[in-house]
Amino acid sequence: MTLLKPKLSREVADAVASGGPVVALESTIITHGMPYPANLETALGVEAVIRENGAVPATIAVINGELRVGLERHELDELAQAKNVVKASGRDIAVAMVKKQSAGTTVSATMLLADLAGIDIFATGGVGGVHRGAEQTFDISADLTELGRTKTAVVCAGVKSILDIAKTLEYLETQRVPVIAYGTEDFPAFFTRESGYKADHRLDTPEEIAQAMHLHHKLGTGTGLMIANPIPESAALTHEFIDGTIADAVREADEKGIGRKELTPFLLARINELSNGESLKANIELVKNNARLAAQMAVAYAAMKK
Ligand code: PSU
Repeated sequence: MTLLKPKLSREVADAVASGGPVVALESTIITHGMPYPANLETALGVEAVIRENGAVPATIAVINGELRVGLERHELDELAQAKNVVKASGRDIAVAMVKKQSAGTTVSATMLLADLAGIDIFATGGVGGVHRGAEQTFDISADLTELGRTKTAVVCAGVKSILDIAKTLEYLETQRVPVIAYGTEDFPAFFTRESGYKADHRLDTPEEIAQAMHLHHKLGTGTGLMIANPIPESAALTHEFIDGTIADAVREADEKGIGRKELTPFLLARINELSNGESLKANIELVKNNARLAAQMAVAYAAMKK
């Protein structure tokens, strides 16, 4: 069966066709991850960082049922302010198309669409994972199973400490996804640089990571890669500051019975309130930092493929 081809912007289509460096970006972070106008400023800022580092940004979303890779400025504006936008993981895309809905794409949906568009590198903030208490709730993000079947390299700041990090790493091992930490031994925990758990591998340059990606695909593994890039020192929060806040938000969600796809947006918003905006500031900086690394990887990867 021929697979669907999303609609690429002219700039992205040209870059993909010529084998140039392209970095995919998700849109759930815009529609559900941050409040307006910080979400719009971040989306534009992240695209700018990618350009400054020599690559073409390709923000991915579903707009009125159409699969889109590379958005216009007015479309970013609209997505950032839209009220009833769907949060779509990979499994939700087909229905959003049938209903002609607009949707913010999560990591899993963005990986899927990036792959259909021929883009191998994708930058986000934090990947979804195994939620705390998953032994009762079974709440495990589809981001992890997508990483096990789609060959995109996802650059993230680790996974949020709203999750069970040890179980998330176990699950990635089961899914055959290499976890590569950039310039550190420790697996980062989104707002903080260390989680106390070691990543599988450490690589120290974007070129080495691009090479590892290239070889991983050449081996026919068929899986994605997780590139874990710690939040910059200057923007990092301390465990003392944020861990209690995270625990309070998780408890509140539990009491209110919030689960499934509402859980992560609820926790991010609540942690932002409880930390007086400090967590949002950190989130913005870590996404830009990931965009920088992803662009550098894309430049090295494009040179390698030629
Ligand atoms: N990174 C951020 N903010 C976010 C997300 C990532 O800095 O909001 C989103 C991604 O789209 C990711 C989703 O796929 O959170 C995880 O949601 P869930 O845990 O429901 O799978």
